[in-house]
Amino acid sequence: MQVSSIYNPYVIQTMAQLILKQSVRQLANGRILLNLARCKHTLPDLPYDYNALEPAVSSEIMKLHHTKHHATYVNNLNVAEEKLAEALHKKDTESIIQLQNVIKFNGGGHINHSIFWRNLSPSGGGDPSGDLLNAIQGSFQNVEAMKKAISTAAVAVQGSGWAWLGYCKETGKLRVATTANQDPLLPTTGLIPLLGIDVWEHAYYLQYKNVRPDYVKNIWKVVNWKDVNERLQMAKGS
Ligand code: MN3
Repeated sequence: MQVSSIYNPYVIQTMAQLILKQSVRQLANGRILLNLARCKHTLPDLPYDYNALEPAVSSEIMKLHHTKHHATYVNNLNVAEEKLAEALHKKDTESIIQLQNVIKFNGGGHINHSIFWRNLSPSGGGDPSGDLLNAIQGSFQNVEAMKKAISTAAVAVQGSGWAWLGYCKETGKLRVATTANQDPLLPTTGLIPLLGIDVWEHAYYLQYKNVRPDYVKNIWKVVNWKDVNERLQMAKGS
């Protein structure tokens, strides 16, 4: 093709049709899905040092939790998504169904921990203010009542799971919820996560042994209310 011919409207139209046809064909044979699966999830950096949350959470816990536990969820999610792309490509419905729990667990683990790290801060603690405070007062009367409700829920989680402060879009209210294992809040309850407390033993056992209530009591000292408020603003605007 001569260079000047690319300015010919007929040539441009023909090229556009070819590109469109190619895209449709790629979509049809699953190549686009495979390409999407090649965009890997990555382990996000912590926004602070491993020892920054001491004494509330020890450096040893933070390092293991981030580099081993969260990293494993990310790796397993990437593997599962690649398998899912293959299964979708082959229309292998049994494999697609088998992969759903793996993706729920590891995808949930990745989502939950990505929220959790930012929910905490070495300069956290204290009490929320501004719009978040208004929202808490409108849903729980006061901050202490909200903290007590989440703490009670967190301590009561049987086995492994999470306690949450979530935003209900229908009512505009904040609500306390718990999820089992790594179930992510939004896909399993419809609530938008604002604050999550990880109550898996890996989150506290090295420091607090079996005394989960002490861990939950101390985690409030490093809660990043600024991040929680930003999540509330995004939830309201979504
Ligand atoms: Mn964890």
